[in-house]
Amino acid sequence: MLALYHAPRSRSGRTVWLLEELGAAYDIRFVDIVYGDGSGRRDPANVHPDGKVPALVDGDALVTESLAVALYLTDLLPEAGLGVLVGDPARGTYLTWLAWCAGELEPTIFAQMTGAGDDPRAKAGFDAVVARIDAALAAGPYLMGDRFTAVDVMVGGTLAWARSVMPPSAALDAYLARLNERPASIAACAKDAPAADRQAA
Ligand SMILES: N[C@@H](CCC(=O)N[C@@H](CS)C(=O)NCC(=O)O)C(=O)O
Repeated sequence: MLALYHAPRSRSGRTVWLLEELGAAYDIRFVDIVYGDGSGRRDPANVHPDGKVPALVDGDALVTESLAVALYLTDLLPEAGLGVLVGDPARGTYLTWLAWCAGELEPTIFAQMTGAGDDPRAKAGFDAVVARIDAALAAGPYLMGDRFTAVDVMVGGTLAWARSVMPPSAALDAYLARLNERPASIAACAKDAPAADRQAA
């Protein structure tokens, strides 16, 4: 059985959502992490070498880095149709979006959030990110066209979290609403925190 090391209100929420979309059999191992505001602590029970989340364990395999985990899972469970397999001409586009999420989107969003986005090069990078999303959504309805893929979970999940720093866009809002109403997304939200914490809230 797959085991996901996960912390509430963190990047690994996207992985919970992806596992739900995939219909995977998995356990969530809740761990504490050091959050951006300094709260929390590094958890000795976490198998991630840097004490971060997500970390996925599949038998003897340990996979970290959200986008690597997404690729690993969609390759592992191809029947769910959420990835693009080797040999499919769209594989390159799929890999490009996944790597773009980690290599371009996330750093650009963080720069916007921390004020570092005022630098002219950072601003050009942000404009390029916005243009890339606008162009994909103009074709839509998903980032890879008609097909909902793990790219929508990873990039869409990031955009939902970062909505406040993105420019006004009816297309983006409609896209995020579409993602939000997916049963797997709703199920993942319900699993984000341990049951005891949910009852106490
Ligand atoms: N590049 C990593 C980043 C992972 C990451 O920074 N996760 C945060 C949660 S959003 C974390 O675990 N932070 C704890 C820490 O920095 O010690 C990935 O995408 O998986």
